[in-house]
Amino acid sequence: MNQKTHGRILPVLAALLASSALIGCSGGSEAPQAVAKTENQSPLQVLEMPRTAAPEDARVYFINVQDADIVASPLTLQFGAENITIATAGSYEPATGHHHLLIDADLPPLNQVFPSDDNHVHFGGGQLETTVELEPGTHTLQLLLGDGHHVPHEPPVMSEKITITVE
Ligand SMILES: [Cu+2]
Repeated sequence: MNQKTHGRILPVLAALLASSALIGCSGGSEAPQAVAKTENQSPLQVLEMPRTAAPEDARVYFINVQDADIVASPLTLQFGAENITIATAGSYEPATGHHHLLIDADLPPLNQVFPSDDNHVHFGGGQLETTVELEPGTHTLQLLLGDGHHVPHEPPVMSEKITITVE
């Protein structure tokens, strides 16, 4: 009796599973892909990171450009730092960090690794200047220091966000 019942139920279950799998595939083919894409994009950036303490009076700034300047492209930018030592990425001495340049971008989350793309540039070699090519028009620039892990300090050491016009 039991075996007979099982014999009937199993094919029904199999049919149900097969149909639900089909529904799952045809109905949701786009949504699961989008989710997978987001998860793959930036696992590091989603991770919350501990922040290194910075001296309260530490500051970074652009040496050779200021807000409302009219400039030509390519543009060389010189990075200044006070009361904090510029080091290479991967060094974890207290009161050290390396520059990051934000181009036409808002501040990223401060408890995460600084992004890396055309608008978020790392200077992990401890560089104190760079040359950027910018389209004619207005652009914003900002410096944000990062620790050995590329995470902004606490408090964050950053310049004013300046707006420049490229001729
Ligand atoms: Cu960095």
